[in-house]
Amino acid sequence: MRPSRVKNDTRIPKTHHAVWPTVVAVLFAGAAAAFLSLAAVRSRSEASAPAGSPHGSVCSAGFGPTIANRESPAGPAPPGMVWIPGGEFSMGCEDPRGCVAGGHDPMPDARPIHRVYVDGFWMDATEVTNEQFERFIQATGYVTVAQRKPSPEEFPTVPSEQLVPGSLVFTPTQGPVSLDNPCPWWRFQPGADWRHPEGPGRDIRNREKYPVVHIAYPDAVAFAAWAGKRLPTEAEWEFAARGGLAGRVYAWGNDLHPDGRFMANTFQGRFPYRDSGDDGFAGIAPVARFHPNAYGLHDVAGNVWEWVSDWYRPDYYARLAETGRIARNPQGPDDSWDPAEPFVKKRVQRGGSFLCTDEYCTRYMVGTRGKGEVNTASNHVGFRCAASATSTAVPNQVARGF
Ligand SMILES: [Ca+2]
Repeated sequence: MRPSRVKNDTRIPKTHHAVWPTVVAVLFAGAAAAFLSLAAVRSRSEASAPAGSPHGSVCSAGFGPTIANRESPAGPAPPGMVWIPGGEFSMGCEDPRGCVAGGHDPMPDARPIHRVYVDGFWMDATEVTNEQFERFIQATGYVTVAQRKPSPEEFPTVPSEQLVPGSLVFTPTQGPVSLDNPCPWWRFQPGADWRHPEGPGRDIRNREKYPVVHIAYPDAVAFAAWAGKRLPTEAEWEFAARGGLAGRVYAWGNDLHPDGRFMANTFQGRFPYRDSGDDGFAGIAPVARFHPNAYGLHDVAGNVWEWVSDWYRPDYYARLAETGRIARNPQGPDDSWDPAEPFVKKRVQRGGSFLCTDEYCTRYMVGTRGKGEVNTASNHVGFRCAASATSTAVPNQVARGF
């Protein structure tokens, strides 16, 4: 596993630095559980359940209507972006256990369901692609976190030969394994990065329209700044993903397979050893191969996880609800705290990935939440950008060839 450069994120308290060398040493010693848990926590969930049937009303019990703003945007849509009108909606996820395909994870961090208002904004219609990220790299020379060699100063207890660039790569197992431990299907791959998603030996040629992966949070922020955009807040992301619907389990409604159609790139078959690709894609898919939601957003469920700007805390929704007021343009908590890994600084990720399956992960359900250590990348984590209605996104994007 790779170390994380907490030093690069000035928002992380100094106390965090003392923790990582120990974590890294454990990882390099072959016990990958600590890092893998980052992926596992956000992916773990869910037992099998019949697909294609409507969910029971219990899954929407706590939701009020979505009241979208009626104002039109001031100008034309920036290239590749769609207008999200904003407005008031109910945010979160009821306990999905007992619902069709709801699995066994109660998803407590997505409650209570609470009312939120967000202003209108622009949002990328798709996840950022390899070719878009390439333009950023060519223009700036930016080096992603996964491409950087960890320094001995950062990790003094780790042998120098083990301080190598790389990232986490999903690797199918040979057969059935316990789903309680994600280590068998994740490996730290030296040399894996956005340009080499599986590691050295294969690049992204002919994959220009695939979402860029192996993106750590600072990488996403750097790209967004260059593009004249920003990352969406978690509230913006969920408002957008719901597409004007209220209390639905999925971004498109309550039926997992409406009219028998697959609506997202997730995992069929037997996890983690046989991805049957019934939805048309075994593994990652190019962007925009599935129907968009009502706002024109593709792949807000499945394909790759998407970073949003909020710090992760499981109690954030409760904090907002305790105020008794509608949360207006919430920006997330002021700090990160995950009781499962209290010293690891995490941002929220949303939308699930091509590894979500009713055997293991149903966090592609629109109200559910994911999380990731800010400097940890993998081959199922990417992002998309947002832009405020008054931002400079239009001229910046034109200048950058979008
Ligand atoms: Ca698939």
